[in-house]
Amino acid sequence: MTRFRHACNALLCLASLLALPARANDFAVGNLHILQPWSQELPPNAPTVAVYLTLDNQGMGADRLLGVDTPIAGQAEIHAHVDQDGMMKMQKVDDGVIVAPGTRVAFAPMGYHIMLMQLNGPLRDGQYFPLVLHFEKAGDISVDVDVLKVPPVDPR
Ligand SMILES: [Cu+2]
Repeated sequence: MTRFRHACNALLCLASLLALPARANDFAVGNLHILQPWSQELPPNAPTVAVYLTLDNQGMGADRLLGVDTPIAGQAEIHAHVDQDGMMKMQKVDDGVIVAPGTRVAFAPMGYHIMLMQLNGPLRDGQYFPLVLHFEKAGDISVDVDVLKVPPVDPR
């Protein structure tokens, strides 16, 4: 009976694995991890799109995201949402984003995001595109950004 129950548990495990996205979408260079980069599917003529992800520094020293690049857009900038006289506004981040050792920095709606401007074409659900992150210490890290119609259920 015990063995039978184990078999059932294994099947349940398999079923839950199949429900996850087809591709693992985490990236790492050394102790610096980039978790779940994604952007939202937009109407065909949308001029800009935001990319979200989580930076996870599992190392002993701080690092800093200095800038980003992607072949799918003419311009890519790090943005933050800031409260300006009670109004939330987007602002370009010029001095980079510091990731302290042992911490995570989430790029998420209404917070830090990567703004892609002058898009070369439409982004459709299920596609992904390359994005290069320039770090002060870790150097360049290339990740794949998933284009999703629905935001990830479990953003990290
Ligand atoms: Cu922005």
